[in-house]
Amino acid sequence: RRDTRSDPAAERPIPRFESKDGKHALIVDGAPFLVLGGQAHNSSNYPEPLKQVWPALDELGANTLSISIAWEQFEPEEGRFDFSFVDHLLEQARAHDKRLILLWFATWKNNGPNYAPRWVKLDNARFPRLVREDGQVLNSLSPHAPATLEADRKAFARLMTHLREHDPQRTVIMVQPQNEPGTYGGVRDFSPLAQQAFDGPVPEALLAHLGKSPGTWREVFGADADETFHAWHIARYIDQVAEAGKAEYPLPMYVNAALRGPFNPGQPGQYASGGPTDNMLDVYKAAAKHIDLLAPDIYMPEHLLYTTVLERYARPDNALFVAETGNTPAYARYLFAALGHDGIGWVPFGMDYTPYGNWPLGAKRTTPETIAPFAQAFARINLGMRVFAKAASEGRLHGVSEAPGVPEQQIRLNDRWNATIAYGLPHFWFQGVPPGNPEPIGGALIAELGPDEFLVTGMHARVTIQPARDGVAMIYDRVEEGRYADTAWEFHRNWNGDQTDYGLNFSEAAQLLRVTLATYPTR
Ligand code: N0T
Repeated sequence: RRDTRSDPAAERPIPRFESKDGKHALIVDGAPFLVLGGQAHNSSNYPEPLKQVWPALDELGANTLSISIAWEQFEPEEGRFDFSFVDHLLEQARAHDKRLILLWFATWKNNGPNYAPRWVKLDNARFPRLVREDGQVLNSLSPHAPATLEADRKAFARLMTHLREHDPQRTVIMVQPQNEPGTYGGVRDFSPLAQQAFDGPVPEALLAHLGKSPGTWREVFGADADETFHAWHIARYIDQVAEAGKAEYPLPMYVNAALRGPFNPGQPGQYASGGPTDNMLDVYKAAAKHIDLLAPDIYMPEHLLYTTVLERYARPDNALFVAETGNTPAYARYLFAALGHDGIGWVPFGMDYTPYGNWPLGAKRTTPETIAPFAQAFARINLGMRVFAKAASEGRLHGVSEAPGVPEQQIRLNDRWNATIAYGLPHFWFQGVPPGNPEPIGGALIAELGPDEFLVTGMHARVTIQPARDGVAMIYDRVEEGRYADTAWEFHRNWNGDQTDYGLNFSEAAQLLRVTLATYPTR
């Protein structure tokens, strides 16, 4: 038995997810935390490739690594568990001063059971695949098979027990059961077992959550019945896996979504049917009470698409966490918009130096040049991560990312102040319409610290602040540059003169400003 008196680490609180009055926080070491993460490539989950992960994470300035734990490596034979990689990973993460998000690649790793052990994925009788209406069998496991649920649940619970016993440092801060669940190439399971459930009544819990009247799936949901049915059963399945895991060790857990197009979604099956796509969020909320949040994986570099996804997943009943995003330069600026939606974290994908690239989704190869714009974005948030996190948890965080052809954006900060974010301007002087940056790489993030006090940072952007009322003009009281050591402000200098005469100008350099505003009457 561990002696907690001689090991202070053993007394660290378990990371938890907190939600109240429509505001959300991931609590790590007792306070709100922002995941400034990097996700490793899918097959980097072994000691050898792991060596090529840490240098990339360090270059990125990430505080968290998201990385897969494959069911096939964890339970290679039924009932025989192999903890060696998990243990190695925990020890390595601590040595590299990173937290971990573990991705449980099991029944669903994007549609298929390819990461399930061979005793699962090769036994279609015991662990049946989904059968399409035309009789074709897909490489996607049916969520209706009790044996599959039982096996996955057992293994996942064992993983969580192991973490409870071997991670008093709370190196692992969140867990993602499954990965982008759902089915490609079919809308739902049409096997006799599934069909029987489909012909039965819609569960009361779902009806109540949606405010709908009883009936069969077809009666209640019409043309959306098949997808809704599949989503419900996948969500219930994952919820039972999560429930068993949390009973062992209650870490925050989330499910990530392979998105459908926000405006031209296409048909379920063309996108992952049964996953937590934007149209199925309410179904997941009703079905998966042990899942803390539903997280988008955003591989859409266009500003309108990206920010629309942020808006759809940032809800009073759902914290925004961008579990994956592309790692080409266009994506780096979206850190600001994501956190500006009071996001709890943001994780570019493929951030390791193993020789692979998921181009055209992301970079052809991850190099220091790939990482640079992301590192620059992270660097300024790292100067005050805990303070930004607290602001997000109280709905006091505002952020924008540059849109092509839109050289200026407005932010309403509170009832006293508005901000203008302009792009492509020199740092000294300028009259007229801002040109925008040659590529849209700018962004800004502003936390409200008090009615007249703001924490401001940005990248390739000029921030100016105006009073919201007439008859007064803004004057800076103080524009202190510095950084927070945890939550204690460390003053470096006061900006004045050229540094403030033309707004607060941010380049690629990581700078954090604590700005106190005042007014004088204009007549
Ligand atoms: C992601 C990643 C990894 C034309 C892709 C994104 C990760 C998984 N899937 O590198 O496989 O494990 O979660 C799917 C996005 C498809 C969009 C196709 C648009």
